[in-house]
Amino acid sequence: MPQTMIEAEPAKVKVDLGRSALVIIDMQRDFLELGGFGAALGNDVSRLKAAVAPCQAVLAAARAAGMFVIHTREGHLPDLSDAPPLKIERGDPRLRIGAPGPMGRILIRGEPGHDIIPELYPVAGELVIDKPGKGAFYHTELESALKRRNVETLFVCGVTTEVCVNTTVREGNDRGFRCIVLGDCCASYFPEFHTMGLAMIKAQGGIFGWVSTSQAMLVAMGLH
Ligand code: C5J
Repeated sequence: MPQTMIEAEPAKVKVDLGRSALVIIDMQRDFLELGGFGAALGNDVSRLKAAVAPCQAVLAAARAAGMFVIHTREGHLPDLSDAPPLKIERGDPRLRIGAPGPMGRILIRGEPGHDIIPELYPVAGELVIDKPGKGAFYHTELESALKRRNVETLFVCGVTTEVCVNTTVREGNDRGFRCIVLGDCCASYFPEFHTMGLAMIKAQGGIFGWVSTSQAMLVAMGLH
């Protein structure tokens, strides 16, 4: 895969597609479907649906090009030993992390709600990172997996823009990765947080990274 320029904000950016990875953050039933963690927190989960089709488009392109694809899932061990008590002890006890729900125990690994939505389901050869925190680098093997493959650029998609996407981009930026967030492939329960979450990444000359679109990525890959 060649070097190419991609339209982005605050400025176009040169990427080596052969040293890039597509990182899809937490497109899990627990965040996107009724009865999961997102809904338990009182959110309108339908707000996240807009990101699904653009994610499908870039995932198909990345697969066709042989790009390294990574999916992440936020969640905890069944005994909650990897969940800080302060993370659990919030909100209505009947709806907390680990409580039973219509998709199994909320935000617990191995439960139906913890899984990735069918539209974006991983295929063989794609890396699935189970993360206990908001950031995908925290207590995971992500950094070593990227370094082993000599990856320098991350195309970042997923939910939610201001929480796990932002945290992961900040962590990635501090570790020296060029993070390009595909804005239409991200979503938030709060439209204003989505807008500001992207604005914070690209402000000050791209203080945490770049913001682009699914379409621009496809163009950069020679697909449109
Ligand atoms: C949240 C996430 N919002 N994946 N997690 O708790 O953004």
